[in-house]
Parts: sequence; C-alpha cells; structure tokens
Amino acid sequence: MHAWPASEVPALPGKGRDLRIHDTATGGRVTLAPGPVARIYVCGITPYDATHMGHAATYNAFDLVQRVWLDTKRQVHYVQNVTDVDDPLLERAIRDGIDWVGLAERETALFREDMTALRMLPPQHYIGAVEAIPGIVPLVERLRDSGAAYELDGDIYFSVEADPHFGQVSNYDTELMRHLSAERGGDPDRPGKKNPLDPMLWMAAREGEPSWDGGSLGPGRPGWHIECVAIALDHLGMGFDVQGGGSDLIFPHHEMGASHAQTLTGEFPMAKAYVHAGMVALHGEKMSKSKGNLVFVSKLRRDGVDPAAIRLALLSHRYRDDWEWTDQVLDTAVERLGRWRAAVSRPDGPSADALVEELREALSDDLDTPTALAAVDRWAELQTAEGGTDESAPGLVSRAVDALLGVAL
Ligand code: 5CA
Ligand code: ZN
Repeated sequence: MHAWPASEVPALPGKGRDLRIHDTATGGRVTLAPGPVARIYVCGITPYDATHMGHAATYNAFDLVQRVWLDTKRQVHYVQNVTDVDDPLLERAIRDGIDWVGLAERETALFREDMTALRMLPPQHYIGAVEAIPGIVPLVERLRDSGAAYELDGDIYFSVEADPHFGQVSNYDTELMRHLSAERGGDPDRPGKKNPLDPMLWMAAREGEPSWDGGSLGPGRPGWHIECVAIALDHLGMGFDVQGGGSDLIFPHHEMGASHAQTLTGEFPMAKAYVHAGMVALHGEKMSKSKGNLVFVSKLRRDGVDPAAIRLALLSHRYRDDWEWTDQVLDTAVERLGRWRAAVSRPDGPSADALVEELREALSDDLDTPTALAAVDRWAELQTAEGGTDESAPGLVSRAVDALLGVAL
C-alpha cells in the first residue's frame, strides 16, 4: 500500500539526545541507542471507522520517537500495518450493508489524510494484512511443522507454551490474561485448546467470509498477531528498537506477537523496547470504535480547526498517561497556537539556543511533552513581554517546534 506524503523535518543546529523511554516488558526506562538506522514498528488501524483522538494520540507518541532519533542524525526505518481484514471490519460492513473492501479502502484513505494534516511522518512500508498473506502462510506452516502450533477443527492455534519467554511483555498474571484474551479477540473458552490463551494463527474459511489460499493450511485468513509479526520480520528483522501501540495492545497482541517471533527465530527479544501510549477517553470511557464515543480528527478539520491545534492538544498530555478529551483541551491548544504564532512572527526576539536544548532534554526524557510545551510558552512570554535582538531566534523556534514536535507555526 502507499502511505502518505512526508512533511519536511528541518535540521537543527547541534545534535539531539538519545531517547530514554519506558519499556513495558522490563517495567523501567531504557536508553535506546540504535545504530545509524533506528527500526520501529507501530501497529496500524483496523479501518472500519475514522481516525479518532485516541488513535491520533498514539501515532503522535511514535512520531515523536522518530523526531528524537532524526535529531540525533540517525535514519529511521518505520513500518506500520493496516488490519484490512478482521472480525470487527467484516461485522461493520455487514451491519452497514456495504462491501468490506470498499469500507477498508475508504477509511484507510481518510486515515492517510488525517496523518498528513497532523504532520505525522509516514512509514517507509505501509502494509495491509491482505497483501501480507503470502508471507504469513509459510510462517504458520513452520510453526505447525515444528510443533509450536496445532490444528483444531481446521483452524491453527499457536501454543503459548512453545515460547519460554511467554508473558514477559505484559507480565500479567494468568487470570488477567484470560480476561483480556476474551475481551480482545481471543477465544479462551473454546473447547479443545491446549491452553485457553492460545491465539489463532490461521482461521479456516467460514461460510460467507472472505478467504485466501493457505497452501497446506487450506483456505482461510490469518490471525491478528501473526499479521504484525510477519510484516515486522519481513521489513525490520528481529531485535528492532521499538514495538509501539496503545496500552490496549499490551495483551494479547504484543505478548503473542513477541512469542510468535521468538519461537520462529529462536532469538530473544523481538524488540528492544515495547512502548505503549495511554488511552484517551471521552465522557469517562475509553474512546473506542465499538462503543462509538468518538471525536474524529476529520470532523474537527471539517469544522475548521487548525490541525496544528489538534496536534498541540495531543502534545499537552504525557503519552503514557490516560487522559480525557474535552473542549477545554482543544480551546487551550488553539489559544496556545495563537500565542506561539504571534511570538515567532516578529523579526527578532530573545535567544532561542537554550530553548532548543530544553526541548531536546524534555523529549529525550520519556517524551515529556508538557515540559516541552512549557519551555516554548516561556520563550513566547519573554518575547511578548520584553522582546529581544536575536534576528535568528524566531526562525529557530519555528524550526525547532516543527522538527521536534511536528507543529508548523
Ligand atoms: N489494527 C490493530 C493493531 S494491529 C488496532 O488495534 N487497530 S485500532 O484501529 O483499533 O487501533 C489503532 C491504534 O490506536 C492502536 O495502537 C491502539 O492501541 C490505539 N488506540 C485505539 N483506541 C485508543 C484510545 N482510546 N486512546 C489511545 N490509543 C488508542
Ligand atoms: Zn499490530
């Protein structure tokens, strides 16, 4: 699939700092020091509804990770998927009486537009589940042939016991795993499974549902976790730097994905850090397509809200925190954007060299965006109150805010 156009990332004077980020697997901070090419996989959307603020907040977090790396003069190799066939997508298409392929294409197109408007850097490889099927089939065959997977009435399940490191991404206890598995696409109560937690790798063709040639697996479609693993291993290989997504993907998705990859390769770990963004809520409940309590990026854009203000609203919260979307959050961002734009539109101002270093320090400190915004606020305040004589300062602030925060002033 094609991704979306990249906005330019201005180069800043000096050099950025290495990223210290919270890793779910170890429960602590890790300092990421990738080679010249940093590798990141971020789980993409299931395209059955438009991009909401929760999605945008999660993609914002991983966009910042890349901006920190780019500021250290590294290249970034970024891969993202689109879950363009899965139960919720098929269910929505049936509910609305529309073709599931058309639904996925329409919502993916809208997602690209939203990401472009928000100045999110595009992945180099943007891969749909459907187009990944030819690569998924041999992986499932290998797992089955090595005894790490088994058949149940034509479906193929992964055996979690095959991975000695199973459980080391989420560190959840069995009871919680079972509960979350039932809630998030698993089937812990299906009779005949070796372990209730075992996830499906290949679902045999069902009446009335799309299916593909699965070679020795028979016709069917892939499970959710193996989709991301096949794409990640194909384009990044093992031991990549960051596996990213929202905290609702910690279990089962990222736990199972890591186990699939580790069992397939015999290497550990799949990723150097498992990074998870908090959940954005609306009216006290997690924003989710299935609940329908949503604020869409595209709707705000249609209402004339500047995408830079939407982005500033996302940045006003620390990525790991759960937070609530309110009109106030957006109003504050609109007002802040106005102040910042007024401040950089003057021909000179107070020196911004220290501000660039403050931004770098804040972002490298587990993406501390509230501290970063406060630093720009202080420069803008000084500019308004006292001004300054540095002719390069307003331009440098614009470039730094663009390069490090993705906000065009
Ligand atoms: N296609 C799968 C991943 S392979 C999926 O989870 N799709 S999704 O459309 O449901 O979510 C896309 C991304 O947005 C995921 O990283 C998910 O964790 C994140 N996300 C979903 N809802 C929220 C929310 N309310 N707040 C923050 N992030 C969210
Ligand atoms: Zn995924």
